Amino acid sequence: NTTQFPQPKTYGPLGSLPIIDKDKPLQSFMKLARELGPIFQFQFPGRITTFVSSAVLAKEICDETRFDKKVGPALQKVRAFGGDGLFTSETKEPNWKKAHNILLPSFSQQAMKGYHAKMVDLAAQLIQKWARLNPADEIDVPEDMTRLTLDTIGLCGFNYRFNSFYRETTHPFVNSMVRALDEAMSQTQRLGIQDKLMIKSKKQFREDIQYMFSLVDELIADRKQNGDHGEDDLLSHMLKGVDPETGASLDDENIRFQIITFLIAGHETTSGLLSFAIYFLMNNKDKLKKAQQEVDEVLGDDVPDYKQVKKLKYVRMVLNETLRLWPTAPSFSVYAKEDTMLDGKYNVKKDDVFSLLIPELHRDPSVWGDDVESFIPERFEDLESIPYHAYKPFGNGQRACIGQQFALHEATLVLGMVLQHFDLIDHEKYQLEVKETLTLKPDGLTMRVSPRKKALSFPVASSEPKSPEKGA
Ligand code: FDE
Repeated sequence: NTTQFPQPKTYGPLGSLPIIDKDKPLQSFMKLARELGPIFQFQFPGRITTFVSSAVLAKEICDETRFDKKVGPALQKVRAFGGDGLFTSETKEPNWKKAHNILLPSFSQQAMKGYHAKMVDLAAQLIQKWARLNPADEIDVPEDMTRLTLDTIGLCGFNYRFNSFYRETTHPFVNSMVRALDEAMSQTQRLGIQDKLMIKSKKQFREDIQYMFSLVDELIADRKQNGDHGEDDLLSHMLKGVDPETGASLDDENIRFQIITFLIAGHETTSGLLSFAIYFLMNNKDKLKKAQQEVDEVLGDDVPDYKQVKKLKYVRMVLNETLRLWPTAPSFSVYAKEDTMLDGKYNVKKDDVFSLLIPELHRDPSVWGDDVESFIPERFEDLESIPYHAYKPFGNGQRACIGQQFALHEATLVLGMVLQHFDLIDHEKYQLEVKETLTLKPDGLTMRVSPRKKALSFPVASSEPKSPEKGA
């Protein structure tokens, strides 16, 4: 005996696709969840996904003994340039476990200490840029945050400087990457014949991928030729690391895919997080004040060191609450490994696919209360009190985000420094509009800043925070 899933209206071979806003699929699914409830089935052309959005059901599909990550149609398309890198590989592909084992230490708490000075280097570029603006100048928040996060993963990961703050327009790598991601998403929304007709976009797609490959291959070749000069970054771990389980190391093609993966995963998501955090703080003056007080107490006039960033507890809570309301990687999918049951009442067949709508899960009133739409960082005062399956901004289990500590350390440092140096001015009374690509962003968010400090003093680029380079 089994319960049927609710389902929206279908339109022949198109399934229910016509009711989805092409530019905002995620927000359309969120709306459907509110109409149809915490589990509903959706017919795409040629496939079915069941969307889930309550804590009870999230707990079920996050059970790794019964479910495993699904590399769905969109991620399949991203494989054209992400290959069998960590994000786009099946758990059972040999390179997933191998790379996971080799790269885990690069994202440990210990490793963050090594990245800290480089993160400060780039955060300082952002602060200096903003400090030199005229009072009426407008900041494009997501744009500058993308400069920052791309440069940070580039420098910490591969000792490569995109130098985005020295460019008027975005680095060509980003253009190629954004276009390629966009094309990958669009391809999944086109029907077969439609897709075959997109000759120009496909040519562009191939060229963008070629460009990404060539930049990354050069980076690898250069490192192999010139050595790492003691550089302890992701790339050196990829080149030298061996899997403790098997003794195997990564091949060059897989390293290329990993680098592209980290550049994609490491910058869009984190820049969205920082942008949404700024949006929420500008709209919650009391929380902004509280965060600024903490920053003044912990940092004073210092350039933050590693330990001080760890002490920015409230700033960290602000980021957690931001990721509750707008998790920038807003969904992930799993498939059933065998026939099973959900919540004791829904029959599930082997290979059935489920997608978790993370922003809706994060609004489940049975966990978060009736004020789910309110921005209340205090919810995260005691992390122990949050049920593990009610909060999934970094995914689940063994396929969860390997970059979580990296992203949170970077974002805490940057938001801390922004609050330390500036008052934020919402000069346009910005109304939130969430833009969807593979990730989420506050579309068109701008602000002005007014400096809180008279003079800026920063260490020489890429030197250790409190021990300036000698003989400079
Ligand atoms: C992952 C991830 C995830 C899961 C997905 C699925 O499941 O499909 C999620 C949800 C995430 N991630 C989220 C996020 C958010 C943020 C802010 C981030 N993230 C960040 C970052 C940074 C970096 C570097 C990264 N990130 C990375 C990554 C990777 C590599 C991955 C894959 C893993 C595996 O192994 O699978 C992820 N990430 Fe993240």
